[in-house]
Amino acid sequence: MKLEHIDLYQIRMPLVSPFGTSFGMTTDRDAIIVKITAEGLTGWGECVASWEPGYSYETTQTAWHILRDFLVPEVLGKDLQEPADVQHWLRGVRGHPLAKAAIDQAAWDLTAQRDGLSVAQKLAQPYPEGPKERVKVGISIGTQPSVAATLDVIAENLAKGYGRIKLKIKPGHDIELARAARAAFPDTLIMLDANSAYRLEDAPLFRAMDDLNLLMIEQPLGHDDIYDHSQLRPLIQSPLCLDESITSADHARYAIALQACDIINVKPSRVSGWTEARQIHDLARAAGLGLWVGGMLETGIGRAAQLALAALPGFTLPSDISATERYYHQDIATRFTLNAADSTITVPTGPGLGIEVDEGALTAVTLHHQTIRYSPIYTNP
Ligand code: OSB
Ligand code: MG
Repeated sequence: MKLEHIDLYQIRMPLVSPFGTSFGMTTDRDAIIVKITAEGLTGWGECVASWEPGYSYETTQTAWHILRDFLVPEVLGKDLQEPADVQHWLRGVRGHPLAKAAIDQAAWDLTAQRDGLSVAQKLAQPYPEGPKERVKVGISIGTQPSVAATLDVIAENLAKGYGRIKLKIKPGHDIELARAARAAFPDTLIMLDANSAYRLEDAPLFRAMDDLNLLMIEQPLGHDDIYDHSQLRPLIQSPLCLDESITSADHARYAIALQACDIINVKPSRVSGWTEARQIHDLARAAGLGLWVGGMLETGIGRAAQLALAALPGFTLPSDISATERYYHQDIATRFTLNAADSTITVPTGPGLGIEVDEGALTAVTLHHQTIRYSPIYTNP
């Protein structure tokens, strides 16, 4: 399929409630939506880089630059056969996984539509069991003004049917919060996410959480560290999960070799896309690690693609994919609801991502839009 033109939309969408982490507070979600037009079909992708370089070094502005000046010119005019072509075409651009993943996602959407498959079906082709129909999900609760306020938010979300609670922690807001949550909700699946806020010297703090029966502790140490996590892991009882440190299938391999984690949170955007995410799924599954799909407060476009990935057989732990109403009053694509009876979300089955993008709603949240057409002046010498 010849990739004819690509539209980039820089968007900003107000969140239903501010989302606090160890690196800051987000009130509006910035993103870049990528729309690829190819032989009568439309493929959608979402770049989840934030306004500020907190979770990742990439920002909306660096991603715009990398997409407009390098990635889009590299793929425009090319003949897309399979999504892995994108991984191959973009290999000369070092880093910038969040920007690359947006193109990769659109390529999965386009090729699945061409094949008459959902992205979930296309991703699951190598596995005899096929994609799951519903995936287990949980909710990620940002930092709150107090422990009491956090307990209220947990109770609210348990009442909605979420079967797994993730709490964001940071120095000074950790053990007391974890103890209070466990005391108030003795049987709930509770996990903590530190977003790289601690050092190996803080091992005693995590050891003090050994008796809290936590589902896991996510990314306690450096964002680019695998080694210190391998040192922390034997010192604590709680399963250790890596998020930020796993930026590629190679990094997953290093983490497995160093026995640095029990579980991997696979965010397709963090690892340059769905092809690489599936490779990590395969490596981690073969090594007996736990797996789930992470989130970046995606719009309905990104959420549909997260669900397709989470439908692979190795993703057995609850994923950070919540209902649309948890993030946005108004979304730019099909809304997703929680199946409260079993804390799942149903995977779309329509062709490609299986969603309708509301282009009027997209225009309403767009700050900046550019259409890039194939032109020889954009091609690399
Ligand atoms: O670390 O998992 C994270 C959101 C933004 C940046 C980093 C993270 C998160 C979340 C939210 O935890 C997960 C979701 O999309 O619901
Ligand atoms: Mg995380």
